[in-house]
Amino acid sequence: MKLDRFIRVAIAVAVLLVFVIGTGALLFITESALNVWDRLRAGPPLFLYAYVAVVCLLALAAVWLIWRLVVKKKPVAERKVKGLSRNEIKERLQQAEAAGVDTRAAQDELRDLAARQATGAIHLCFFGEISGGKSSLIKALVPEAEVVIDVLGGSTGDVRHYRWRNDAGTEILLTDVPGIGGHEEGLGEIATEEARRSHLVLFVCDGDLTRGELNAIKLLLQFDKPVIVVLNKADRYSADERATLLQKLLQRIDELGGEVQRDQVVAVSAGGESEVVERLPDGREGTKRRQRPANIGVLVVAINRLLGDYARPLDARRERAVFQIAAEKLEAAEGEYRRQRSEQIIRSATRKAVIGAMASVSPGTDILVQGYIGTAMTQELCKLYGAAPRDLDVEEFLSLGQSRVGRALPLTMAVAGNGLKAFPGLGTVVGGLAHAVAYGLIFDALGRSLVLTLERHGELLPETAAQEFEEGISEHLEAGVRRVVKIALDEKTH
Ligand SMILES: Nc1nc2c(ncn2[C@@H]2O[C@H](COP(=O)(O)OP(=O)(O)OP(=O)(O)O)[C@@H](O)[C@H]2O)c(=O)[nH]1
Ligand SMILES: [Mg+2]
Repeated sequence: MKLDRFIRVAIAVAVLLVFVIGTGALLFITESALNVWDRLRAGPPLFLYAYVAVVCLLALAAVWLIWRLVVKKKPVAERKVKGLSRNEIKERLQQAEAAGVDTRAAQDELRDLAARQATGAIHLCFFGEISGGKSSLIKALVPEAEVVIDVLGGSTGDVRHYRWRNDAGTEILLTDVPGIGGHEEGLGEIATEEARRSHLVLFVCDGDLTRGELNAIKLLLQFDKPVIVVLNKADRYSADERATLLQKLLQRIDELGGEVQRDQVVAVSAGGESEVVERLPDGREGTKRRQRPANIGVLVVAINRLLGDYARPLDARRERAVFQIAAEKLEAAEGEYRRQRSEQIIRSATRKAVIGAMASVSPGTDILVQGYIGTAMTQELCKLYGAAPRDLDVEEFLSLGQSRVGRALPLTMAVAGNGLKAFPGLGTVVGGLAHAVAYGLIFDALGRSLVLTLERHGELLPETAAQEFEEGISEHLEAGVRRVVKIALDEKTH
């Protein structure tokens, strides 16, 4: 208790001291500032302006320095993708399936994970830009493996696993994947996805990192992938160059916000084959393939250490990474489902609008705010995108849309009339039909702009959606005219 009181008194004395010193400093600074200001004003104006400019520049420099030091953060570390639990992903899959979404791709991902977990093997993926020596490294670890190695980049075109056992007897599958940055489309994505499915990624490079390599590592770190950076083809560098390169690699990864230890960045030589030209006994020249010596001891040590220390957490991390892939596949399937369903909803509303317009002798122009078609379509589309708008918002959106329709009506009629001209032989019925097509077009355009807003914002923002409608109407009219004319003609002939 005594100590407590002592601390309080000490703090009070400190506060008093700070106050006295602060006030003194303030008085001193004010006095000198006023002094300087008076002298500056007495002197030539040019000197005054120059002085003020220098002070402003210094202040700006100080603000910039403080911002760099304090505010600017490391880019990735804090943006790691949030992991999903098994229950969360299962629940989402069930809900999506019940709603009619095609969940097969996501389910396959989980099934594949279960099969991999059942074998108990550790997956190590050799990943990196083409021709870094990924396949050669696998060949160096498993000499009997039939691995395609070539001087030409892009030699590995699919995903293959090779069995390897380390000194501790752990069953390990080495995964060879296509290199990233090649010309063939889609291979980089296949490789990245496979890397995300593995326990550990061996990022193979053969020099300082390119922009593409940096981006790839950044992505892996965001997905919380453990990475060993392998500087291959070390035989091409002197000891000094190697040390400098390793230091640079460590620094680059540190700048990305990655937690890669010093012993997880290693320099090795996979060996590989080289072609040598030799003179044959008959004097002609011939080429021969020669195996370069491999030196991958440090890599084996790095792998063993990581597996020894982290085998269990590695499995939990791999599981989370695969759940994330499944979630992405599910999201893609949900997106596809929404696109198809929204198309159906819009078509059905458009058909109803066309039929309504054909049935009435002279339909009014306030088509959106009156009648239920607009309300029903808006509510259904919102529900599809998980938005639950208030009735007031739906009304506001329709009435804002209505005020925009007025301006676009002549254009809509013209587009409708033009669209009908493409179907010869309609004769005198064209007048009435054009009206019906124009009505249908308005619903078609309204639905599509609403879908765009919902995709972007996830909720019904009446003003934003109406704005989207106004800006996109001419484009939507042109795109939808054939579709709507077809609906109108179908109805006419029924
Ligand atoms: N000098 C040297 N060359 C190597 C080394 N390792 C591999 N190479 C050569 O690098 C070239 C590419 O090797 P690969 O193993 O096919 O490279 P990759 O990364 O699998 O290439 P992709 O499958 O096309 O992405 C081959 O010509 C190898 O002989 C090494 O340690 N030193
Ligand atoms: Mg390869």
